[in-house]
Amino acid sequence: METGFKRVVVRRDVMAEAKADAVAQRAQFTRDGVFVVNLVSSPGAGKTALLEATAKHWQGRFRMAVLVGDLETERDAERLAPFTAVAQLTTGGACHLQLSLVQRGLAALDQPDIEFLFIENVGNLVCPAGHDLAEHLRVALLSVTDGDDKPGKYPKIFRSCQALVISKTDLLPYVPFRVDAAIADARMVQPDLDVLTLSSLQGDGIAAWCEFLERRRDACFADSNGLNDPVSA
Ligand SMILES: Nc1nc2c(ncn2[C@@H]2O[C@H](COP(=O)(O)OP(=O)(O)OP(=O)(O)O)[C@@H](O)[C@H]2O)c(=O)[nH]1
Ligand SMILES: [Mg+2]
Repeated sequence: METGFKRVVVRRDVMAEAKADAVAQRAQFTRDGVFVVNLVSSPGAGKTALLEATAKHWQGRFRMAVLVGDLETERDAERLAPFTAVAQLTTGGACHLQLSLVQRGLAALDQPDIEFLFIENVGNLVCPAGHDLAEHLRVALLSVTDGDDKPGKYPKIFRSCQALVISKTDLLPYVPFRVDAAIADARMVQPDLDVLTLSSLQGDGIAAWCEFLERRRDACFADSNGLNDPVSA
């Protein structure tokens, strides 16, 4: 029976161009010595607070910059500006960042010789998972107020990360959050996750977090000649 509809079979990977752009941008970051970290989490898990604590801990020891994504407002950039170079990326409603926006933010930052570039993604445990922002390291924050069951419920985002930060540990006495259960749940979906626990408010675990970043940056540039893609390989 003629329905008036035609079936169209798409055999091309519609994301192929975006993936190729991300690989090329990552290679450029690597050649420039810029180690890029993409922070993802649910809204309010403590991404901006962690970046404030990171900048304060380093106290200018590394040249860092932040691109911070939100649907609306410049509030996070205003919080970070006293401590680091920062540019706000406002998505105007979109629930994740895209590489083209990151590239525009980078031009707006206009900072030479960045050693650590942090991208604070839009607070969302779903949409950022599928978007490669040319980062070397993707880190998921899970705050103890989010609940220890979230990795298994939102596996795609945790599977796409290389590290898990359990944040707001100062609140552990007040909430029913089992750290071991959260780590086990996350490692069910991503067995190779590095795990850190910290409190940006009180400072516990911040030094270990910064040392972890320094080691990952050193390893990235020791391993890489700028030709191999460390993330998609
Ligand atoms: N107790 C406690 N509160 C924290 C900690 N880190 C962040 N917070 C608080 O949690 C709230 C959210 O923190 P943000 O840093 O804005 O979280 P975010 O992930 O950047 O939020 P979005 O950008 O809106 O997704 C703020 O009220 C912070 O003060 C922490 O380590 N301990
Ligand atoms: Mg924030």
